[in-house]
Formats: sequence, C-alpha cells, structure tokens
Amino acid sequence: MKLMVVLMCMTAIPVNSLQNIGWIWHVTDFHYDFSYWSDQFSCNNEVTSPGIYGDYWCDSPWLLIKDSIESMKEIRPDVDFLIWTGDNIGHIHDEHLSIDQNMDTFRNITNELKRQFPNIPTYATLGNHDYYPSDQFSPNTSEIYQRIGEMWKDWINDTEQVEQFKNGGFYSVKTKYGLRILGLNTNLYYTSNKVTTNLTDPAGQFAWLDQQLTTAKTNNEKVIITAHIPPGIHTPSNVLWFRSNFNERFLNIIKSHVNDDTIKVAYYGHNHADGFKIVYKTDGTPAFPVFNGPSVTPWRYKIPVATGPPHNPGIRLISYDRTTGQPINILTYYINLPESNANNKTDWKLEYNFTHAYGIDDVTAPSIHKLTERMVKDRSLVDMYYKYKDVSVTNSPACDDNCRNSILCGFSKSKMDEFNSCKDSYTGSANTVLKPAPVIITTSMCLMYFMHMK
Ligand SMILES: *[C@@H]1O[C@H](CO)[C@@H](O)[C@H](O)[C@H]1NC(C)=O
Ligand SMILES: *[C@@H]1O[C@H](CO)[C@@H](O)[C@H](O)[C@H]1NC(C)=O
Ligand SMILES: *[C@@H]1O[C@H](CO)[C@@H](O)[C@H](O)[C@H]1NC(C)=O
Ligand SMILES: *[C@@H]1O[C@H](CO)[C@@H](O)[C@H](O)[C@H]1NC(C)=O
Ligand SMILES: *[C@@H]1O[C@H](CO)[C@@H](O)[C@H](O)[C@H]1NC(C)=O
Ligand SMILES: CC(=O)N[C@H]1CO[C@H](CO)[C@@H](O)[C@@H]1O
Ligand SMILES: [Zn+2]
Ligand SMILES: [Zn+2]
Repeated sequence: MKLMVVLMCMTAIPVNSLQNIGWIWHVTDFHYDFSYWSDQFSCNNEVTSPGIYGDYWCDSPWLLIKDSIESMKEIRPDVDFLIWTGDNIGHIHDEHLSIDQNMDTFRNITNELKRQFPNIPTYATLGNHDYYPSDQFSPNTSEIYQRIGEMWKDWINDTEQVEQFKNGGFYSVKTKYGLRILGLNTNLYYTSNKVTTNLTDPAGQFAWLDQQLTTAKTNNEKVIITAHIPPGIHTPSNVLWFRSNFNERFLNIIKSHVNDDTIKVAYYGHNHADGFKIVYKTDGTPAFPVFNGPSVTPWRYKIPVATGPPHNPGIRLISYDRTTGQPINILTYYINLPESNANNKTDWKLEYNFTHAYGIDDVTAPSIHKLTERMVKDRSLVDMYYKYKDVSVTNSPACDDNCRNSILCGFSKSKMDEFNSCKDSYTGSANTVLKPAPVIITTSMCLMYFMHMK
C-alpha cells in the first residue's frame, strides 16, 4: 500500500518540479562605438542618418547598450548569474583607442550591469577587441588584466582567483549552488594574436584547464565553460578562429575529460551569430552542448571580397538545472533594429523559444543531437537555424547547399580536416567535385580578413 502511494505521488509530480531550476542571462559583443554620433569610427559604410539605437553598418551607440541591459532586467531580474562573453570595445582602429579609453568603456558597462543586477554575479570574460593593442593578449600579467581584475573582483569574489585573472585573464569560481564556472581567456589562441604565436601553452592556461577539470571530477563538481572565442569552426563562413595547434590542444584536453560527465555546457561569443555545436564522448554518444550567443552589436563586416549579413541585436535567457548545470531551454530576445529606430522605442521580443521552435524536449546534448539528425533530412530546420543565426533579419539570403553542408558538418567536426571530409561526403567524392580556383582564393582571403574582424 505504502509503495502504491509513493508510486502514485511520483507520477503525479511533474518531472520538472523535481529539478532545481534557475535562470542565466547570456550577453555578448556589445562593441561600444563612442564615436557613433561623431566620427563613426566603427561604421563600414557612410551612414547619413544614424538611428538612435544603431545601424547595421556600425557598432553600438551607448543607448543600445543601456537599453539591452535594462530590457534584461525587465524581462527577468531574478537570475542566478549573468554570463558576459566580451568584446565591449568597438571595431575601432588602435590609433583612436588607448588602455584608458578601453577601461572607461569597461567601467561604464560593468557599472550598468551592477546597477541593473545588484548582488547578482556576472561571470565575465575578455574578448579580442578588449585588449590594447587589439588582439595582442599577453601570456603574462598586464595592465589590462590587473585593472579589469580590480573592476570584477566582487563578481569573481575570491582573492586567489582575482590574482589568477590578473596573471592571464582567466579564473575559476563556484556558484552558490556549487557549480564550477571556468572563465577562459581563449584570445590567447586567436590567429590574430602575434605575441603567443611561438608558445605551446600561453599563460599556462592549458595546464590549468586540465588541472581544473581533474579537480572538478575528484570533487564531483559539474563545470560550465565560458569564453569569448570558441574553438572549432564557425559556419557557414567556415573559419577556425584558433591557431590550429591551439585548437588541437584545446580539443584534446576536453576529450581527455569528456567521458567523466564533468563538463555540462559551454557558452561562447565572438561569432556575432546564434549557433550551437555538440561535443561527443569517445564512444560517439553526445556529451554536452555548446551555445554561441548572438551579439548586441548589429555591426556587419565589410571587406573587399565579401560583406557580412546584417543582424539584429540579441540577448538570451537560459533555464538550467542549478545542481547539474545542465541547460534546459534557451529563450532568445531581440529587437528589429530599423523598426526600433523608426518608432524611437525598442520592443525587445521573444525571437524564439529553442525547444518549442525545434520541437524538442530540452537542450541536452542527446536532444540536440537528435535535432541535428532531423536537420540532415529536413531542409526547413536548417533554414530555421540559418534565420536565427542572424537574429531574424528580414530578407536574409537563402542558405544554399554549400551553406547547408557547412552548417551540418560544423555541429560535430571541430578540426579543419575532419570538417572538410565531412563536407566532401555531402557533396560527393572529394576528387570529382573540384572547387574552382577563384573560390579557393576567395575563401582563404576571407579567412585572412575575418581573422581581424569579429
Ligand atoms: C563613461 O561614463 C561617463 C559618465 O557618464 C562619461 O563621462 C564617459 O564619457 C563614458 N565613457 C565612454 C567611453 O563613453
Ligand atoms: C561571495 O562569497 C561569499 C563567501 O563565500 C558569499 O557569502 C557571497 O554570497 C558571495 N557573493 C557573491 C556576489 O557571490
Ligand atoms: C616567433 O618565431 C619566429 C621564428 O623564429 C620569429 O621570427 C618571431 O619573432 C617569433 N615571434 C615572437 C612573438 O616571439
Ligand atoms: C523620433 O524622434 C525624432 C527626434 O527626436 C523625431 O524627429 C521623430 O518625429 C520621432 N519619431 C517618432 C515616430 O516618434
Ligand atoms: C517554451 O516552449 C516550451 C515548449 O517547448 C513551453 O513549455 C514553454 O512554456 C515555452 N516558454 C516560453 C517562455 O514561451
Ligand atoms: C616576466 C614573466 O613572467 N615572463 C614569462 C611570460 O610568459 C612566458 C611564457 O609563458 C614565460 O616564459 C616568461 O617567463
Ligand atoms: Zn571577438
Ligand atoms: Zn565581436
């Protein structure tokens, strides 16, 4: 009888109420242009009537940054913490910047986040544009690490880890529910970073990461990884942001811990595009999902050979299991930029509800893995992914076969050779489908330019 009652009670309780669910905001790539109303240093085209909330050709005016943070507060103030993945400085040439200038921007955004989310920690990481000179992150201590470490010490909330940050721009903290957050400085591995070119383990972060994952396993802690630049290949432009030796090393460290079920998720920025990937265990079963947040800046790149797509400002709210760190769902909010400018008012709306839009139960690795299997067969799901990539800009061009194949391969293939063979398997035999030379030149040129861009 007792057993019957217990069983009946258990079936009566919805599964979710057994979980301890919390919320996280993920915001990234604000890219503040302090000259938006004057010199428009970040703008890639002449903009004669700049909108009050910004322009697709430019980085963010202050109003857009302030407004996005206020909207986060309005939509959901009671989050457990925020994840802020860097690139706060505009796409502005070093000659118009300085350490002091960059620190001024950092202080203003940090203050705004603290004002809107008092007593809520933000787990923040640095983006390649945040350094001065741009991209040249030091493998040792530096003035920037020290000054930002001071600014963020309340959030890091651990003297030893603040010191760690001051010596390399990365740190490890524990949330109040016991999750381990590893805030990495992946800018050390960026192809545009010239000072770390010849090093095997810049700032000792690889050894540190390996050690952190070992310790977490020993202590039975679950880990959330966060950083600005993601490893692997950004699709469909097919760029590997890390130097390939660093990418290899990074992936190998993850791989050596992937069967432990320690790492539950990774959150990155830098792409200025919404996207996801899956990391697999050595037996090929899905291990954890990786999510790339859309940027607040609407800025589109423009280079001699290519122009980037416009994209709307986006922010995202993640529901997760507080004890396991497992993400449950992702709600992405956005504004239609031209409409907001025309109305003199922003209207932050739900862009999409991840589980609802894709028809899945949750955003665990197995669920997303199944989704990617459906995407192989169902082109409309790829189109949906592609539309969300640029935060629902209207009139965005269609994703052609090449684009589709890149997206599908990028979900699981994070090394260039594996990615290319995957693409070949979709397009037919590698030997019969030869790419014409001009495409190869264009792609490598784009790569070169891209590296200096995001
Ligand atoms: C930061 O805020 C202060 C005070 O509002 C302002 O004077 C300063 O210009 C801001 N800094 C930047 C880089 O916009
Ligand atoms: C900082 O750490 C102390 C002691 O561990 C804790 O009581 C406090 O809540 C933490 N503050 C934040 C903002 O996490
Ligand atoms: C890296 O090594 C190359 C070749 O030895 C050298 O020319 C270059 O100056 C080195 N770069 C740095 C940042 O030390
Ligand atoms: C928006 O503001 C500008 C300048 O303040 C004004 O000229 C314009 O009429 C306003 N537009 C609307 C739709 O309120
Ligand atoms: C998101 O979609 C799920 C169904 O997948 C639904 O249960 C949930 O209420 C939705 N959340 C919001 C905020 O719309
Ligand atoms: C002054 C200092 O600490 N220099 C170190 C900077 O980082 C490189 C590479 O990690 C070390 O070799 C230097 O000793
Ligand atoms: Zn970046
Ligand atoms: Zn960026």
